[in-house]
Amino acid sequence: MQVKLKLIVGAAAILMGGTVLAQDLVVKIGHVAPTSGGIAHLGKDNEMGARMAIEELNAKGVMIGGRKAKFELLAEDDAADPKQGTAAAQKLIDSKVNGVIGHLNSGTTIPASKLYSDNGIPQISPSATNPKYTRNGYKTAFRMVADDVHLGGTLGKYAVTQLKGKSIAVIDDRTAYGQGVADEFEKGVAASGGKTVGREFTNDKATDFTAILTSLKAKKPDIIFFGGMDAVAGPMLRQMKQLGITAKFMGGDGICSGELPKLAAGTMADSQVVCAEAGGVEGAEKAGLEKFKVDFKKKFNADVQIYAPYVYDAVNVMVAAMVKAGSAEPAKYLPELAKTAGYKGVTGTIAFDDKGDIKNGALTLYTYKAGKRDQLAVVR
Ligand code: ABU
Repeated sequence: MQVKLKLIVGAAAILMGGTVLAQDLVVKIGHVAPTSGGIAHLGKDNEMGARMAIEELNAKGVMIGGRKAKFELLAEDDAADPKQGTAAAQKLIDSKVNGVIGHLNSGTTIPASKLYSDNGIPQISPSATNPKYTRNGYKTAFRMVADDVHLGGTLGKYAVTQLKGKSIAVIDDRTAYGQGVADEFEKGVAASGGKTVGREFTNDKATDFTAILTSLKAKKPDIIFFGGMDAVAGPMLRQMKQLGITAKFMGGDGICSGELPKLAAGTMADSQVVCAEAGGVEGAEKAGLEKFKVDFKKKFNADVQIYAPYVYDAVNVMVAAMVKAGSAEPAKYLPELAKTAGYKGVTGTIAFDDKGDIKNGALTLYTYKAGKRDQLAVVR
């Protein structure tokens, strides 16, 4: 009786629709970022980028190997903590994700990359900039942005040659990202003939910088570079003002958010802060990024902080590789992902090198005026 009923339903479907669609192929995309803690605003920004891509792909209807794909986002919070990062990675591996976009921080991305590699799961970080991530030889690791060698080195050179810094001080937060980008900044300063007059460190949860700022103040720096994130940079800027330190303040992509002026509570002078996002577009490619920002605002009633567009592109690049391979199985689409070249995304034209790094990565230098990010230049 049941068999007969199934035959009748099947025949009706053929008659009514003309064709019978193959069963949906469920594709699970993992996303990991800190959506709790001090930089939750950055983690949520990334997650919204992933959500936007997944919803658009589902609305568009993507065919993979002759089957209609249904994309599911499995979003995890790692709180920017390396231990929680590996726990989140293991959870996604146990859920049999087809690929992972993340993590946001270098300190979580690097340890998690071993787990993804051991399990053959492709991973694209949209924002981790420590060079070690793609230098462990893991074939599953890809990055959408320029690394800290490029970022720190360029900012170091900029401090000396453009800002004419004569006595430069450096602070870092001792994370994989913060310490790494500060080291590269110092190298860039030295290579450009500049002088570093002091180096101090804090941590990524600190709120009181009086001791280190007082110590640096005695060295009369004209520029202070901070390797760390905006949640720490904001209060540091507030305390610089309280201590009467008027030095320029520089940092990498971690401080270069839309939120920094709020975190600094209005204490940033116009053009006092110079930072760089580890990506950027020029010329005709700018229109795509601007449209993304408008669509993002309309959808989430929020401005892009830093890396949501890179997450959006990462999801689309991963799915394009699945379509080319005709399979969402990691082992089958990974070779196509590695061959990504000439992909036109909202963050520019995307291609990976043999380490999994973005080819021809750009940097966008910003300052802040009247509480808004103001672009200075795109450099490569
Ligand atoms: N690149 C800045 C923020 C993420 C990280 O690398 O830790």
